[in-house]
Amino acid sequence: MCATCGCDQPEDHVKILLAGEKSEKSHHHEHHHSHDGHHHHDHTVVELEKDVLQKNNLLAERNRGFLLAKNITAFNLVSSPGSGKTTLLVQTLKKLIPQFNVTVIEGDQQTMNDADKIAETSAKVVQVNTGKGCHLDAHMVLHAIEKLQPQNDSLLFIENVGNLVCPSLFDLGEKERVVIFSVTEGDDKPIKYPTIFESATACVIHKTDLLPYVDFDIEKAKDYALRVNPKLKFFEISSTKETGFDDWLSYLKNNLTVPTMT
Ligand SMILES: Nc1nc2c(ncn2[C@@H]2O[C@H](COP(=O)(O)OP(=O)(O)OP(=O)(O)O)[C@@H](O)[C@H]2O)c(=O)[nH]1
Ligand SMILES: [Mg+2]
Repeated sequence: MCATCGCDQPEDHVKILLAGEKSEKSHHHEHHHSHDGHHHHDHTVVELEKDVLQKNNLLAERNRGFLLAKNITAFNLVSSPGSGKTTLLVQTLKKLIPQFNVTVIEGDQQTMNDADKIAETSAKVVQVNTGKGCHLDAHMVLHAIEKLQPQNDSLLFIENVGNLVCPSLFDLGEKERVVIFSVTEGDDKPIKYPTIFESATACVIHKTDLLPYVDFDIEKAKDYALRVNPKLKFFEISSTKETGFDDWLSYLKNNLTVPTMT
């Protein structure tokens, strides 16, 4: 159960499937009860929240260590639903795959839709269906990585569940966290949802092809985002028109220590 955001997710409803795999059995997470084997219902919400996040942080460090040992660079893509994470990822993979070994973890409450789109690029992909859960956590990612079996010296993209709030609290063990927000969402998102912008290392302002049709001031959006995170790097991208990719690809490559395949 997630006491942090109140989504109250029974963990055995989480499914982790490779693209094309049939979704019959649920993935059963172990329940980490307290040392006396009982749930403590008398915990205050704050204590539970601390507990959940501490447990998550430990597992995230375990993921980070594993990834570091195998020289795998992980990017966690976070955004509200529909900002274009999958579309951006598909375009990015098309440009990276000839040179780099890339795997993908897709997070959604339901469906294999995004994993199926990623699989078309030939990248190996695992879909995590979180059921009622509104974010990925380090435990889900640990099991997804076990299933993916990413190779040494590779890249891992994690597309989080569309949600601008809860994913910000859950470290997955990634190297970089990229927040994506599209110009249709309003330029004041960074000050309304500061935590996700604060915790990100980079920000994609997406769907820039729609700028002529919406009331969105890019400079204002950047200014708001810098107020909550002065170190944030920005990329202005249209995935449908394929503009802005040079800087974005340089950023991805500059974060890699992986040798290219060619
Ligand atoms: N105009 C425009 N539309 C885009 C762009 N990128 C994505 N879209 C559209 O935005 C919609 C949502 O895109 P997705 O890639 O599914 O968004 P997402 O963030 O992965 O969505 P969830 O996984 O459901 O959170 C689709 O209709 C895309 O075609 C873009 O650069 N410009
Ligand atoms: Mg998606």
